[in-house]
Amino acid sequence: MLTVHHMCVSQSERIVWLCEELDIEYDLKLHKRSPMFSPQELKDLYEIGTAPVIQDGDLTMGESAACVEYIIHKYGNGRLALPPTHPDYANYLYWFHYANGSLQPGVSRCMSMKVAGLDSSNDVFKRYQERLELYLRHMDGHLGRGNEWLAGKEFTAADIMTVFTLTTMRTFYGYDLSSYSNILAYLKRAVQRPGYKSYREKGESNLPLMIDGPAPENFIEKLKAKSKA
Ligand SMILES: N[C@@H](CCC(=O)N[C@@H](CS)C(=O)NCC(=O)O)C(=O)O
Repeated sequence: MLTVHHMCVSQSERIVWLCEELDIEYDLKLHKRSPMFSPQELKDLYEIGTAPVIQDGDLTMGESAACVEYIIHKYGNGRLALPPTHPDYANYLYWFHYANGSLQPGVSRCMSMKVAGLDSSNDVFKRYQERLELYLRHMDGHLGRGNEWLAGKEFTAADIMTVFTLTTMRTFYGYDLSSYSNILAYLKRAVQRPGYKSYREKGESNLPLMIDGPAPENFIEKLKAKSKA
């Protein structure tokens, strides 16, 4: 049976959400951060030590995009991916890869600058912030052109790859989404899905939904304070 290792408040929420959307059988193992990074048990499982990790027979694999594709094709009969014959195939591919190829690194870079104690008086940080705004404007514009989901009419794995960065990731780098009305409407739709609700119940019941415009509370600061106490 497929085993999914989910570390709370992390990118592995994508995999739990995916399994719930596909309604497949899987064994969910929950891990806590220790206090900020992965706990030893995840590092023992996977050399890189990041979440998610999946296990299937002899296979142990990380990287959320790889895990998503593996599960869709091995257990989901290709559901939530669009085939090359679909008119929105290129859109699907583009937004699926945009999630971890541009948007997530865009937020991570800003987070690293903030953690290093820099602010927007730093030229590099300022450039990273402007680039993140561009990434968000680009997505907001696309959603505003009548696209209910990133690949068009159909909800797909491109959405599952993306929502983490627009919600949970904002606890690490609290960016504001107030000026992106199409993204905010999109997030409201996403969290209404039964699959998303099931993932929350099973994997993240204590985390506030971060779908509003203003920046959410900073989780890193809270963790730091807790580890000092
Ligand atoms: N590109 C990887 C990134 C995974 C990643 O960085 N996960 C973070 C959680 S959001 C993590 O495990 N951080 C803890 C650590 O690095 O120890 C993926 O998509 O799986």
